[in-house]
Amino acid sequence: MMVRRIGILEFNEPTTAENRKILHVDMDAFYASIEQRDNPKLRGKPVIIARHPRENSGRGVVSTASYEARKFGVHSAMSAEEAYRLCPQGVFVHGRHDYYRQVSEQVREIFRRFTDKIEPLSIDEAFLDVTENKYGLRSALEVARRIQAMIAVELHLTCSIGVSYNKFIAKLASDHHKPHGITVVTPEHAVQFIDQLPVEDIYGIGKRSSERLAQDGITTGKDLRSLTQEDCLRYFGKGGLAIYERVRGVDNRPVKIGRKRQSIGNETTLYPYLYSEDDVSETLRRLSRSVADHVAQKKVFGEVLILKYRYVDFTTATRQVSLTAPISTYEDIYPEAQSLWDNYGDVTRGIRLLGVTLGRLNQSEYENIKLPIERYHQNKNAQTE
Ligand code: TTP
Ligand code: MG
Repeated sequence: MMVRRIGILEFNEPTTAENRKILHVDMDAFYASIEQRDNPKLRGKPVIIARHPRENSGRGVVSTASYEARKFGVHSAMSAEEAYRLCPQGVFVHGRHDYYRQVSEQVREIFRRFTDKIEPLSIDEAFLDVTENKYGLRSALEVARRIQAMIAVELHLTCSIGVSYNKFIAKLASDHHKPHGITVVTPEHAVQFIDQLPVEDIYGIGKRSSERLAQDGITTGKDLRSLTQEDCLRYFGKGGLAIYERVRGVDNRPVKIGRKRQSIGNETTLYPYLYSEDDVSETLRRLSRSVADHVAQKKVFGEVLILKYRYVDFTTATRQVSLTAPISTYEDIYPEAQSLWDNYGDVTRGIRLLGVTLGRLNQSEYENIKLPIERYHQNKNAQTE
């Protein structure tokens, strides 16, 4: 095995185990497809899961949109207002999150017919290790076909599946032919597959990093592969080594069974009850600050932000948003909490409890992306001077 030295550190050149069979299953337009399934009038129509912009003073946010609506440019996390501008004929439907959770459990039950090695990533996606499976099938593609068929026939929903030898590539592959696609990427084709991807598709590379990379002419997986380990460390910090491996098709992370959904949160009961938006915002700021402090102590990042609220009449709700990049700071937590509130809360009913939780925590391998690229330029200059 080749060993490289960088400063005082030593690294092995990455090697990969290529004998695993990993699936990544992702449901197509999950919430919107469920609504279309249950209500035939919505089929073929541009369905937008959000409060109508005329409700709630137009502060709604789109959870997801049917593929018909996506043709107009409507997508997750966009304001309902903007979705309405792009697609005035869109049918706005309130989300039914508890129900979607039940459907998610039905999907998982189908997975369990094949394997217990299931790592759920979100309400609508999971990794499955089907190297050994309960049907004794040799072909992972065959497992994928059967899962897709069972979900279609039994649940009347479609999904897309990536089939590969590791999690990183399986996840990218599931996105490759959506909706209702199966994409197989074998070890021989992995590098070719990665080469054509835009850098922002590569896990752990956020929007800001990709903009900096673009300035240096690095826009594809192939460009990224031209970086040395040293370059990767300078660009991405410690997480750069994982990126160095990934672009070479190496990802030896196991499928983590029944991964614990760790979270850090804080909630507070309120008396007198809150009836003003200002008071709610102030409380959300306080809670967000305490969550951020706690998160900083633990040195973790979270990928889901959950807001909990209880009305005076004891009706309790939790609403959550999946974030496109892991967050940890007050500056990132508070706006998400506030926007969930704006989207779903109703202050006129009186609030007796508020809670803010950051979920799906990880000691992100990519957390050191903070290392600024300016530093890279400085280093470069220093070397050439
Ligand atoms: P996704 O898998 O990201 O989206 P999707 O299933 O709607 O569409 P695709 O076919 O592209 O996979 O998310 C799954 C569900 O999670 C989605 O149906 C709604 C919810 N969601 C939110 O509520 N807010 C968000 O910002 C995102 C991205 C998803
Ligand atoms: Mg999906």
